[in-house]
This record gives sequence, C-alpha cells and structure tokens, in this order.
Amino acid sequence: MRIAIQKSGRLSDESMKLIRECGIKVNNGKGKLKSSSTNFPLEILFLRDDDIPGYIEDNVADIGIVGLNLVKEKKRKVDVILKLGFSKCRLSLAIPKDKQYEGLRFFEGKNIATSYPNIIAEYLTSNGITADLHEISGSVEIAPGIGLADAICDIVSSGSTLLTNGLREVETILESEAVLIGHKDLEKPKKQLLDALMFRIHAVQNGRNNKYILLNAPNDKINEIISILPGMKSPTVVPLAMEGWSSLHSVINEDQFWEVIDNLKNAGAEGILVVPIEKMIL
Ligand code: PRT
Ligand code: ZN
Repeated sequence: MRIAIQKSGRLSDESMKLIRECGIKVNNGKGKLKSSSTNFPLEILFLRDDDIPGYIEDNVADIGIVGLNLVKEKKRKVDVILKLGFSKCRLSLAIPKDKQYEGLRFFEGKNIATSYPNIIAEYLTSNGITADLHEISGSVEIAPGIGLADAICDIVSSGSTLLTNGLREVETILESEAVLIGHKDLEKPKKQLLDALMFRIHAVQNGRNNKYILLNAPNDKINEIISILPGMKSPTVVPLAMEGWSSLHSVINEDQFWEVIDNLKNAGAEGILVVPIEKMIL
C-alpha cells in the first residue's frame, strides 16, 4: 500500500510522527521522494500537498494525508477517511480592519484575493453574493494593502498574519485539519491493510486524548471518588501499605480531568498523578 504525505511543510512532521507512532519503521533520508517501511507493507511518497489528492484519484497512491481545505478545493474524487487532529486552521474571509462590516452583503461586487477559488465561489453562490475572485498562490494577505483586492479569503491559524497586514476576520467558511484520505475503490488486500493501519491510528489517537490517573484516598472516600471519576470502566483499587488507605487507578479524558480535579481533591484524593498513555485499545 502506498501513502502520500507532504514532503516539507506544515503537515510533514506530524504526518511522519503519526506513522512512526503506529509502529511503522521508515527511513526517510533527506531529499528522498520515496521510502519503504521495513516492518509494515507500506511505501511512503513525499510530495507537494497540492498533488496528493490527484495522485490518489489516479491510483498512484492509495491513501494520503492533507488538509481538509485542500481536499475541498481540489475537488478530486477521494474519500475522507479520518480526521487526524493536527494542523488545525480555518478558511476565512477578511477585510481591511477600518472597513465597516454588517454582513455578507459587504462582498457584493468586491474583489476577493484567494488561493481557494472553488471553495469561496461555492460559498458566495450559495449565499447569493456575486464577487470577483482573484486567484493568487501565495502572500494573499498583502493583496488589499497593495490595492489588488478589497478582501481576502485565506487560511487563518493564530490570526497574527491578518493582524500584521491590517486585516480583520469577518466570516469563517471552513474549519480544517489534517485528514487521512483514500482512493474511492481500494482493492480488498489494500482495504485490509488500511483497516490494520486504522486500528493502530485509533490506538494512538485514544492514547493522545486520554491520561492514566493514579491517586491515593482513605478507604471511606473510595465510593465518592469513583463516582467523580469518569473512568474507562471500573477503576482499579489497590490497598496501600498504610492501613485504611488505597490507591485508585483509572483512565480519564484530558479535557474531563481539569473539570473534575477540584472535586477529587475536595473528596479527599491525595498524591494525584496523571501520566501519558502511549497506545489505548478500546
Ligand atoms: O509545498 P507544499 O505545496 O507542499 O505546501 P504549502 O505551502 O502549500 O502548504 P503548507 O505547508 O503551508 O500548509 C499545509 C496545510 O497546513 C494547509 O493546507 C492547511 O491545511 C494547514 N495549515 C495549518 C496552514 C496553516 N495552519 C497556516 N497558518 N496552512 C497555511 N497557513 C498560513 C496561511 O496561509 C497564512 O499565510 O499561515 C498564515 C496564517 O497563519 P496565522 O497563524 O498567522 O494565522
Ligand atoms: Zn501546497
């Protein structure tokens, strides 16, 4: 099976990290365009992200990792298999910050500079707005400043690029993140390999989202603490050497942890340890 990932850019490091965390060994010598795993039947192609959806549609690669924004823009026939949770960003409309904005009507008859003409055209049409689109491939955010456009439609992450260019985000068109995409009609052996890979990716993702929690508590507080812990199943309770005390072990979603930490302490939990989980199979 062949996976296409970005050669160098915002998706590259996390894509390789995910492959490695799935236990797939790869030698990616610098400058290489192709590499094979030594312990999983996977070949890796290192490409420009723009080329990846087309390579998959044309059966040159079977699966790949790109931004959802790119999948929507390229309109190639590929399946979006799984959201990967990294390279999060959004595609937004932005205007000069001193301009008044009262809604999408602002864009009627305006010039909009963008690298995403397909997505923005669809968005404007579905909202009944007619505007002139100027497709440019980079440095979109300087377009209004040099008089090339009245507004832009571009990727925003922290928002600092907009700020430095005197622009203000007014509409979010698409929330994006890295996604695993695949050929629409994979042959059965490749489908089986994809299933095996997905099993590993889920284990990695579950591990990332959850933490292993250990805490000590007096025995008479155990039931109350168990009722607070939104654990995987029933927590493990191990007696401590100190009479009347136990140690509780459980798995907790990191987001939930911050919500329940005060309740745990108030209920008498002590010596709370939260440790990362490398893989988690449900
Ligand atoms: O060379 P190649 O064609 O492979 O790479 P590329 O230059 O086309 O893509 P790259 O590496 O810049 O981005 C790859 C993917 O990362 C994008 O398709 C998005 O899905 C995702 N991503 C996440 C981003 C950003 N964050 C991001 N901040 N892509 C671009 N940006 C740019 C944006 O265009 C703008 O210029 O960063 C600037 C805004 O950032 P903030 O933080 O100032 O808001
Ligand atoms: Zn690109």
